[in-house]
Amino acid sequence: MPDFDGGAGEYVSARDYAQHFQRSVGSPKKLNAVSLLPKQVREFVEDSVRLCRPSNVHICDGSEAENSLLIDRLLENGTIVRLPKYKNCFLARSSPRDVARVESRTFICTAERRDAVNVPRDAVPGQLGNWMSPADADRAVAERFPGCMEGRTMYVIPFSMGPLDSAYSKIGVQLTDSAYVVCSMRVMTRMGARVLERLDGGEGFVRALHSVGRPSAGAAAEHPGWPCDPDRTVILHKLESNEIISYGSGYGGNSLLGKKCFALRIGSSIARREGWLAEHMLILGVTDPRGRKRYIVAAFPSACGKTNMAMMQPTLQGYKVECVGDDIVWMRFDRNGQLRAINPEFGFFGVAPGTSRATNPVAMDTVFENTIFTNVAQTSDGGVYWEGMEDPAPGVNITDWLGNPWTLGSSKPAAHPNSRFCTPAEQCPIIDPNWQSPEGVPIDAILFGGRRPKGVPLVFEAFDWKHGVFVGASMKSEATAAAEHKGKVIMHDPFAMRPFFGYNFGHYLQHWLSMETAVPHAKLPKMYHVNWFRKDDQGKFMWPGYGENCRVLDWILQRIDDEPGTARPTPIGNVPTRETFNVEGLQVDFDELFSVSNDFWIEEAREIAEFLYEQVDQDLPKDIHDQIGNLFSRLNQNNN
Ligand code: GTP
Ligand code: SPV
Ligand code: MN
Repeated sequence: MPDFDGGAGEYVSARDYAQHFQRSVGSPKKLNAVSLLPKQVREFVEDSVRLCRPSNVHICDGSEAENSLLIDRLLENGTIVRLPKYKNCFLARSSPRDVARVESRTFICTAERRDAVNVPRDAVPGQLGNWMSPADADRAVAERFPGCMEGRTMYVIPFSMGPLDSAYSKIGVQLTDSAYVVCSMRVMTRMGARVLERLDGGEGFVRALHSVGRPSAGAAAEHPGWPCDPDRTVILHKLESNEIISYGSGYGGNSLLGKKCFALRIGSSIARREGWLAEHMLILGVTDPRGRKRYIVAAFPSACGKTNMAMMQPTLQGYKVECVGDDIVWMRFDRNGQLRAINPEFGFFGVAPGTSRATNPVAMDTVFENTIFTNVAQTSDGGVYWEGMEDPAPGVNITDWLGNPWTLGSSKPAAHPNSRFCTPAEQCPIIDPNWQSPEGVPIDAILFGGRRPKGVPLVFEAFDWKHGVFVGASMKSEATAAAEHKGKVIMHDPFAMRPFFGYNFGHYLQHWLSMETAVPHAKLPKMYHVNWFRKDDQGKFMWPGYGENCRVLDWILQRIDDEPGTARPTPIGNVPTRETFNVEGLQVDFDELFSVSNDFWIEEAREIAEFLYEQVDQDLPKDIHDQIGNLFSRLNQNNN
C-alpha cells in the first residue's frame, strides 16, 4: 500500500484515490492539497488513473521539499546526475532516440479537417501540421495508454501559463509519469498548490495527459533511466475540448506540455476565438541612449536566435536590452489600441550549443544554478561542455552526451545539437522589471526572421500591416536540430509557427489581418524581417550577429520615431539608408548585406506564391492574394 506520509508530496494509492477525496483524515497539510482538487480536476485525474493504472498518484504542491524528493528519485534511477561544479545543477541523458520534437507525429484533432489544418490544392501533402479525426485519436489512445503507467507514479501538475494575477493567463493540469517532466515543468511554468486555488472558481483548464510510454513487446529495450516509446510516439491536441494527449517521448516540447502544445497550439486556437495572438516569439525591452524604452517581439523558427536576441548585450554605447521572454508570447490590443504582451512561461528551455561568454554572456550568467541540462557533454570536474563553449582547463576530460569519452577535435559533437538548459527566468541578470506585469508590456515592433544564407537582406521593413502579415507568411528558414528534419534544407516556416499552428493556416492569416481593425484606433506596430545568417561566396556569415544585432534595433527605433531619411524603398520593403544605419567599427560589406537582387526575388516571389496558393488554396485571404500581386508588380516595375 503506498504511503501517505511520503515526505512533502501527496501520495495516494490509485485504488483508494477516489475515496480519499471524500475522507477528512490525515495531517492538515496533506488534507489541503488533496481536498483542494476542484471537481473537474478530480474527474480528469480519476479517468486517467482508470486508463493508465499507475500504482501511485502524487499531487504536486510545487514546494522546494517536493522538488528535492523528486530530484533524489531521479538521481537514484540514473535519469540525472549531479553537476557538483555548480549549485543545484543536474544533467540528464535522454535515449538517443528521443532527442527533439517529432513533428510528423504531432496532430491537431477536430471533427472537420479544415478546422485543424490547411487543405492543400490537388491533394498535395500539407506542410503546416497534421490532422487526425476524433475516432482515430481515440484509437491511438486506446492502443497506447491502457496500463501504460503500471508500476509508476502519476504526478498531477497544476500549472499556470502566465502570471497568476494576470487576466491573460490560462491554467492547465498535466498528468505525467515522468519525475523529470515534473522538475522541468516547475522551472518552465508557475506550478503547484497556488494554481489550484485559482482553479477553484470553476474556471476551465487545459487537460494535458502525458506518458513516456513503454515499448510494445519485442521492441528495443529501454534506455536505462529514460523510458520512452519512440516507435509509437504521438502528440494529440483536441481543440474542441482543450485537451492534449502525449505518448512516448520525454523530451522538450513533446513532454513539457505547457510550452508548444498548450501555449502555442491550443493557445493559438483559444486566441483566435477570444481575439488575441499566441505566437512563437521572444519579447525584449530596449532602452536607447536617450533613456527611452521600447518593447519588441520577434518570431524566429526553432534554433534561429530567439534566446540569444532576448538576452542580447548591445555593443552600441548607451543601449540596454532587458528580457521578458525567449520563446512564446501571448498578446492582444488593449482598449486604448495598444498591443500588450505577456510571456506565458516561467523559465528558459534554451539551446546549449553555441552559447558562450562571447555569444551570450547573459545566458552564461543565468544557467549555472538551479538548472537541468539535457544531452550536453560532461566534464571530469563535474561541469558541462558543449560546442562553442570555452574549452575546459587542461587535464579535464570530457564525456559526450551519449556517455562516451570524447576528445576536443573529434568529428562527432560532444553535445547533441538540440541539447538544452532548463533554467528559471528570474535568474537572468537582465530580466525585465516588468516581465511578470499582469497587464503585459506595450509592443512597438514585430520582427520576423530566419536562417537565409542567400538573397535576404539584414533587415527590411514592411510597408504596412497587411504587407507585414504577408512578410510573416513568406518566412522560410534552414531546418534545425530542434525537430527530426535532416540536413539544411530551406523550409517554409510562416510566422515561425509551421510546427505550432493550432488551426488552419488560412484562418490564422485571416485572424492576423483582422487585428488591423479589431479595436478602434489600434496603434499598429511596425513590422520587420531580419536575417542574421546571410553568407558570402566563401560560405561565411556576412554579419557578426549577437550583440551587434543592436545596430538593427537602433535603426528600427529611428523608424518608430519617424525620423526622416532613414529608409530607402525596395520592391520587398524599406531598407536602411547608409547614413542612418550604424556600422561604425565593423568590417562588413554594407552594400552586399542590404542588396536586394531582382532576379533572386522574382524567383523567391514565384516560389512563395506557389507555396501559398498550393498549401492554403481556398482559405488564402484575398488580402494575401493582393499582396502577392503587389510584390510582383513592384518587382516588375523595378526591372523596367
Ligand atoms: P528555440 O529554443 O529552439 O526556439 O531556439 P531559439 O530561436 O531561441 O534559438 P537560440 O537563440 O537558442 O539560437 C540557436 C543557435 O543560433 C545557437 O547556436 C546560437 O549560437 C545561434 N545564433 C543565435 N543568434 C545568432 C546570430 O545573431 N548570429 C549567428 N551567426 N548565430 C546565432
Ligand atoms: C523549439 O523547438 O522551438 C523549442 C524547443 O523551443 S521545444 O520546447 O522542444 O519545442
Ligand atoms: Mn522555440
